[in-house]
Amino acid sequence: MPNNNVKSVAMEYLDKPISECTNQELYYILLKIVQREAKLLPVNNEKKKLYYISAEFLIGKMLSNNLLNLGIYDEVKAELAANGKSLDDIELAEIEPSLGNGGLGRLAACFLDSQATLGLTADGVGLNYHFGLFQQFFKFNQQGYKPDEWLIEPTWLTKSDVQYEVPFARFTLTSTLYDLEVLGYKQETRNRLRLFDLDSVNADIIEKGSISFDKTNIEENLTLFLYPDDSDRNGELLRIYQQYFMVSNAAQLIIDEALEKGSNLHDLDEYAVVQINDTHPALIIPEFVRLLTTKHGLTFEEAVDVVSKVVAFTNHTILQEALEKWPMNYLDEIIPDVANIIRGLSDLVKHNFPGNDAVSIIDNNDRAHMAHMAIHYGFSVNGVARLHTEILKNSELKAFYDIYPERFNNKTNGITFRRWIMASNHELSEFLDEKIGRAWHHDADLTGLYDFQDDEEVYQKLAEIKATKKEHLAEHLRITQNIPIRTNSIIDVQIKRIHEYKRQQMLALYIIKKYQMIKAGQKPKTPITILFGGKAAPAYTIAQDIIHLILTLSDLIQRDPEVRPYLQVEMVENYNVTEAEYLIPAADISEQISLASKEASGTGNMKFMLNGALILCTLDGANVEIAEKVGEDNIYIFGRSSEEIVDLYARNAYSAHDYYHREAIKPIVDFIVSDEMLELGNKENLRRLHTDIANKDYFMALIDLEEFIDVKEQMYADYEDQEAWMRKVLVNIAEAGYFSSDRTIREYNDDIWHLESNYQTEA
Ligand code: 26Q
Repeated sequence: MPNNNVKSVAMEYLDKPISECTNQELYYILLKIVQREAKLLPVNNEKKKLYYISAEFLIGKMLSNNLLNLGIYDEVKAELAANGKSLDDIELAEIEPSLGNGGLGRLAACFLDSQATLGLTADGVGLNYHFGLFQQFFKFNQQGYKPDEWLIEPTWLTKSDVQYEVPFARFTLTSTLYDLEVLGYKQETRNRLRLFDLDSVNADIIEKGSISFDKTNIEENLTLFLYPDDSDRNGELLRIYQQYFMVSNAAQLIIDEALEKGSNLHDLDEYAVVQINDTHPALIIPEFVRLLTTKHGLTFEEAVDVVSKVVAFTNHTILQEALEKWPMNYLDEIIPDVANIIRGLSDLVKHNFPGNDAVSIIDNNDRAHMAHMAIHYGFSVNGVARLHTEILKNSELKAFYDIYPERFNNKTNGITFRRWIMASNHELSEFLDEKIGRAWHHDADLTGLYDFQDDEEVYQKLAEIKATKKEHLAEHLRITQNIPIRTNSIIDVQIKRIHEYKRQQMLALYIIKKYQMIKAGQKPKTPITILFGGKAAPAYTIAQDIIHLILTLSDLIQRDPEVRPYLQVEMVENYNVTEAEYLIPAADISEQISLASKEASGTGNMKFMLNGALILCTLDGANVEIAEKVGEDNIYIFGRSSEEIVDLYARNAYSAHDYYHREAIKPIVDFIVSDEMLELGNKENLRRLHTDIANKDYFMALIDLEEFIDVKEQMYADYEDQEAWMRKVLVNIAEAGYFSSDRTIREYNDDIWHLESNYQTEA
C-alpha cells in the first residue's frame, strides 16, 4: 500500500507528521486508510446472494479487525510504534457499536466475518439504530442506564443512494441505506452490512441523558433505539413498526437486486436466499407475498411458492417468553395488508393440517406465531447446537418435526478466530504460529498442538501468556473502571446477559459458601477472583436483584479483612464486546452453568476454550459438543441432564422448597437476608430474591447447587497442580478448531444456501 502508509495519509489530511498527531486524529487516519483499501476490493457479486437478516449485529470495534483482515495490521502497528504511537491506545478512540444484546447479535457478526472470509456473496441486513443497547453503570449497587450513542464522527458507515418507501396504515415512511464494509481475512473481495435508517429520524425527542422518549412518535423514533422498552402496549407496537420497517426495506432491496440480475421473480430462489436470525425478521414472509402479488403480478399461490423456496429460519431459544406472538389487532392497526396476508397463510395451514392446532399460525387468542409462520413458509429450520436441535425436534417443535422432518437441521455455532484469538490474544496467536505454523489462520486446525503434549516448556509458555493477559486485564480494569485485581489469583469468569436460566444467582450462592468457608478458617491456597459481566433487561426485576446481590457481596467481601486476601468478587461495568476481548484471554475458569436444556448453544464457551480457560459447565447447548471433543478429563461437568430437566418441567415436579430446606443449602440461601447483607444492601431487592429462590426458583439454581460447589472446589484444588492444569488447557486449545465459525458457515452453505464458492485459502 505505497500511498496509504500512515505517514502520507496523515500528511494529506492533517498536514503533520505522525508523532504530532493525537490518538483521536490517528484513529481518523487509520479509518480512512481502511476505507480506501476496502474500496479497492470488488464486492462479491455472484448470481445468487445470501441475505442474512437480523435485528442485531453486535460487531464490536472495527479498526483492529479490519487492519488484520486487510493483512496490514503488523505493518501499521510497526509504523506507528516507530513514531512513538501505540495502536492499542489509538483503538481506545473507537466507540463500540452496541447494536445487539448478546449471543444472537454476536453470532451474526462472526458469521459476516466468515462469509466474507470464505468469499461468499452475502450481505447482512438490519437497522441503523442510533442508540445501541443501553450503557450500564452501577450506583448504590444497582444497575443504572445511559443512552449508548455511537454514531459520532468519524464513523465507518457510508451512506448509499438506496431509498425505499415503507407503507404503514397511518403514514408512509422513507428509508436511507447505510453500508458497513465487511472484509474477509486476506480476501480480494468484500461484502457489506446494510443498515436501513429512517429518513425522518430525530434524536432530539429523547429526554436529555435518559433513555426515555415518546414511543408513539413513530415518524421520528423508529430507528432510535435497539430494543425499546416493550413492557407496555406502545413499546410492543414500536417493535412491530421496527420489524416491519426492517423487512420491507430488505424485501424491496432483494427484489430489486434480483431484477437487476435478470430474475423474473418466479425464479427468485436462483438469485436470493434469506436466512432469518430468529423470528424478529419473520414478517419478511408476508411482506414478500405482498410485494410479489401487488407490485409484480404474481398470484398468491405463486408468491407463496417462491417465498417458501427463499426463506430459511434459525431458532436460537426455547424460552417461551422469547417466541414472538403478535396480537392480530396490533398488526391490523399498523400493517393491515400484511395482517390479511398472514390470515391467508394461516388459513392455508388450517386447510392443509385440519385439527392440528399445535401447528397453527394464528392461535385461539388471535395471536400470530412468528416461529410457526417461519417454519411453514421457510424451507429450512435449524437449531444452533446438536442438543438444542434435538430438543426442538423431540419436544418444543415436535408437531412441526412430525410434518416436516426434512426441513430440520443442526448448525452448531462457531466464533471467528480473527477477532477471538488473532486480534485479542496476539501472544497466544504468535506462540501457535511458532509451534504449529500458520495454516491454522485459514483452516482453524490447532490439533498440531498435540505434538507438544508432554513438553514442559510449552506448558510454561502457555502459563506465561496467561499471566501476561491477566496483567493486561488488570491494567485495563484499573484504568477504565478503577477496579484493582490480583494478577496472581485464579481468574474465574461469568460474562453473559443476566438471566435466571444462565444462573448467575447460583454462582453468587457459591460465593456465599466460599465466604462462609473462609470465615470458618478454610482458606484457599491461591487467591480467587470471580468476575461477572452482563446487562439485565430494564423490566426484568429478578435480574436486577441478582446484580444487586453480586454487587453487595462484592462490597461485603471487600470490607472484610479476614476474607479479602483470599477472595475478590467484581462485576465489570457495561460488559460488551470490548470488555470480553480483555476478559476472555485472561480467564482460567469459564462458567457455563445454565440449567440444562435452556442455553441453546452459547458461544462464550468456545471463546474461552480457544483462549486456554477450562470450562465449568452443565451438559447444555454446545457444552455437550465441547465435552465430546476435549474428553471428560479436560472439562468440569456437573448438574442434572437436559432429559431430567425437561421431564421435571413436563411433570411440574420441581420443588424449590424441598431443596431450600436441605442442611447444606439453607444457610447459604438465608445468608442473602442475613443481618450483614441487609445492613449493606437494599432490603427490597435482597428479600425479593431470597423469597424467589426459596419458594419458586423457576430455573432451578438449587437443584444443582451442591454438585456445583463440589466441582468448583475440585477445580480450585486442581489448579494447584499447574502442570496437570496446563495439560488440560493444551487439549482445550487443540480442540477449538471445530468451533470456528468458518466451519459453521461452510455447513450453512453446503446444506442450506448453496452459494457459489471455492472456499479458497491462500497463505
Ligand atoms: C423476543 C421478543 C420480544 C422482545 C425480545 C425478544 C428477543 C430478543 C433477543 C428474544 C431473543 C433475543 C436473543 C436471543 C439470543 O441471544 N439467543 C442466544 O443465541 C446465541 C446464538 O445462537 C446462542 O449461543 C445462545 O445460547 C442463545 O441464548
